[in-house]
Amino acid sequence: MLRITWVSVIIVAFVILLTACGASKNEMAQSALSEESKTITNEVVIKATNWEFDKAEYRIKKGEAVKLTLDPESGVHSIAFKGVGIKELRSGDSEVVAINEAGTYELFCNTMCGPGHANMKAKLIVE
Ligand SMILES: [Cu+2]
Repeated sequence: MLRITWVSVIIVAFVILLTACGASKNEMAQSALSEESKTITNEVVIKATNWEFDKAEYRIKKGEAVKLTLDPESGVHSIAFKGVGIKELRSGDSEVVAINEAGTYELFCNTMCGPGHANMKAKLIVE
């Protein structure tokens, strides 16, 4: 009789433990998701082909959280940014950035991609 009681206590404790873990995991996933959708307010997709970017200028607002993505439509390219602390984007990369200083920053292809490589330049304008 006593033995059965101990077994059920252990089972009940185990079930409570499992439920508690499951709940906290769900809450964490949800808060991470809503946190992300709250912070990113703009998305800029820079398309690269052989041998140009799809726009000469990409405009964003000062201080806004922007998701920058390099979408390689043809060839192998990467993007480096001059004068602003954005790390290099490689094919398919996304990076969330916020630039607090208005200005015009140059971006260029940073992978030797062929004869038109030197022409692959554009501007990131922060207003
Ligand atoms: Cu290139």
